Amino acid sequence: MRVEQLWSNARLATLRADLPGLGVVEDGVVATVGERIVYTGPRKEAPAFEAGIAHNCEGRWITPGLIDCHTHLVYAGNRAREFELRLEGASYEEIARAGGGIVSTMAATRAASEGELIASALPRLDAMLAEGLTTIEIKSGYGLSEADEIKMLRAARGLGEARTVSVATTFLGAHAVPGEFAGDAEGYVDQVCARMLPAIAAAGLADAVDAFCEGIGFSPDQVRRVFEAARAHGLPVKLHAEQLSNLHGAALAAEFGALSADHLEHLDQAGVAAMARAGTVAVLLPGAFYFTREERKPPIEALRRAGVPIAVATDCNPGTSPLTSPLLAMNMAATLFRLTVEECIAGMTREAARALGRLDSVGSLERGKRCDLAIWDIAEPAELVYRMGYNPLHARIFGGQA
Ligand code: DI6
Ligand code: FE
Repeated sequence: MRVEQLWSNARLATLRADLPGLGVVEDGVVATVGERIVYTGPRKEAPAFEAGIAHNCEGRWITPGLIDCHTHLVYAGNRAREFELRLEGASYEEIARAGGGIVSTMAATRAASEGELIASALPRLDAMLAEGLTTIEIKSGYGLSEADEIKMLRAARGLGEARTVSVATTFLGAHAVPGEFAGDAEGYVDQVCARMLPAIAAAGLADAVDAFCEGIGFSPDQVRRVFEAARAHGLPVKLHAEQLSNLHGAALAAEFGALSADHLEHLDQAGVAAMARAGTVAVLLPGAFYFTREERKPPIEALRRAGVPIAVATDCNPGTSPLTSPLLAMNMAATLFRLTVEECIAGMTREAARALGRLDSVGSLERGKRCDLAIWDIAEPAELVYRMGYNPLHARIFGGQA
């Protein structure tokens, strides 16, 4: 069989759903034509290959390229000063009154050009790519006007052109109420539904629509309106739900067949059951849990029992999770939430692909999928989750190319 590239002498964590655990294949090979995998599995079952380029992996481990399914990677400025104020005892409200919080990031983001947003996000993206990331979701939500949300989403798409990475964009217009609409959240939601979302959908700038369902964000009724507008424009939805309180956002998301409900620290049993019925992925964000020193954990055991798929993401954002390490996110999911090694690795590969609606093209090593690989200098997969602040990546392959 003629193939373009062949990786051999490798141990594969295929993440194939029809194999147990991580779908491990000892002495495995991966063969590609173009950007697709044409064979992956045990060497001894493989056809004889005639390869254009052959790579000897010398016993290293190959996993699918990592997938971060929840980030706010594009923004301007940072909130390091706010972090210092919080260390000195300032409350979130005091910081907001002093012009900090989401509003300060909004002001900086509005003042930045599309090119400046790309330039400031690139070092963060590069940090993630250095750890084997091949797909990233990026939300808007710091522009909060039609022009500025469009600018953010164009910057997110631009990052996908500046680097070899797949970018999934999400319109998060309902993230916060901007100053122009102070005291008029309903009026802002009208704007999101009637103007911003249709313009963004028409420009093809969003792959999904998200909202922040919270006392300090948007009510379930307001989120429902946003979801109805998304549905009218054929866009799938996801939701920041049950992070700080239980407004039953996860059940609302499930009602709309959401791809995912994210955070979930305050999720109840009815929400778990609704997610299970709808096949909505639970996206856990241990970086935000850690950074805000949250104490209540998501109901992991209930999610497992109900068979809800579990993904893990960085939530990279300037306010509550300035985290650009997918590996550390996996470590935190294990130490803070007690996920197993298998759940952490599946959560940043196969289940993250599911949460983006991209399971048919990425997330596992399977014939026909894109050849997005991470090749690791490790002796066993647990090392990916166990270490803190150490990067064992040997090589990252995107669409069959180094
Ligand atoms: N939940 C969060 O934790 C972030 N956004 C959201 O909906 C906070 C974003 C920020 O503080 O800038
Ligand atoms: Fe978030």
